[in-house]
This record gives sequence, C-alpha cells and structure tokens, in this order.
Amino acid sequence: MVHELPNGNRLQLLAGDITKVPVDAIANAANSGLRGGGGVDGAIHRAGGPAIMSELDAIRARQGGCATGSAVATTAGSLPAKYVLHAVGPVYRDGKSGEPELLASSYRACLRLAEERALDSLSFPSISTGVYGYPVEDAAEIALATVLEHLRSHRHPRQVIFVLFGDEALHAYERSLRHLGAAHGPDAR
Ligand code: AR6
Repeated sequence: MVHELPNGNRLQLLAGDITKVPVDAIANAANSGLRGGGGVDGAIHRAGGPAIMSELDAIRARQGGCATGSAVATTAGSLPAKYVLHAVGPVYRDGKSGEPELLASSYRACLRLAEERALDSLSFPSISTGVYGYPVEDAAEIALATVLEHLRSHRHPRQVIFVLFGDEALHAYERSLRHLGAAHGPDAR
C-alpha cells in the first residue's frame, strides 16, 4: 500500500525482511545498551556485519548508550543502505506508563536523523512490537501518525517504507493507515 501526500512525499507499507530493501537509512529496533540482540536487531547486525557494532562500541564509550525514545546513527556495513538508525522503543507495560510518547519519540528521533542528513528514503520495522510486547494495533497508530506528521511538513525523508515482518503486521498497519488517512482529509485516498 502506498500513500502519497499533497507535497509528493510517500509512505509505503510492505511485508518482508527489512535487511533486503534498499534505502538510504534503515531504522533498527535496538536496546538502550546498543549491544545487539534478537529480532530485527539481530537480523540487521548479521546482514550488516561487524562494522555496525564497532561504531556502536564507540558511541557507547562516548555517551554510555541510547535512552529510550531516542536514536543514534551508524554506518550500514554491507546492508543495502548508507546508515542504520538505532532507535530504542519502550518496553510495553500497560499503555499508561508513558509508552505512547516514548514510542512516538523513537520514530521522531529517526526522522530527525534522516532529515539532518537530507536523506530521501528511510525504512522502519514495527518498533517495540516484538520482544518489547507493544500491541501491534496500538503501535501502528502511533508509528503512522508520527511519520505522517513529519512527512507533511518536511523535505526529508521524501519516502518512508514500513517493512513489516509477516502479513498479520502488514494488515494491522494497513487498517491503521486507512483509518488515519480518512481522519486527516486532504491526503486521504
Ligand atoms: N525485518 C523486519 N521486521 C522484523 C525482522 C526483519 N528482518 N525481524 C523481526 N522483525 P523486535 P522490539 C519484526 O523484537 O520489540 C532486540 O533483542 C518483529 O516481527 O525485533 O522493539 C533488541 O536488541 C516485530 O514486529 O524489537 C531489543 O533488546 C518487530 O520487528 C529488543 O529486541 C520488532 O520486534 C527490542 O524489542
């Protein structure tokens, strides 16, 4: 599904493996220790090679990690991208412990890093909806609303692609995008 905004910026939803989709920057669902892990983080480090962890070691030495709701940029090693943006989403508790704000903040941090670098394309996984337990329907609304808000009012990135692992996640994001598109009028289709 592709959603084009009035300014020509685009939001796309795909099912697949984020390490296989060529873009300028790939967002990763990392942890605040920046030490790698399972899920999409493991897949990104495996496909990208050791250069990514070397840069994270340097960042950790400099600033001690990455707070929940923020992100750091590294090279993408052998991935089909220039950068990996390591975002730290919240662990889900009850939805009333600041998780929505922290999840939106982790997306905004990546969008800001992409904007600062004047990147054209940025891919996202569904941050926090794996090991961190965020219900996918709720996370999709927050992720899409945050990205749409940025795309409406910024030149970079011009294209955001959500690469969702499996049809179930894809369908949840598609439902959410239809809902938000309808709610926002001008760029609805
Ligand atoms: N491409 C796209 N999406 C993927 C891929 C892939 N190759 N592999 C998994 N997903 P998770 P979190 C989906 O657990 O919940 C790590 O250990 C997955 O199906 O990767 O933010 C980190 O180091 C799910 O929908 O991230 C942290 O410690 C989504 O990616 C912790 O997990 C996110 O699931 C972060 O947990």
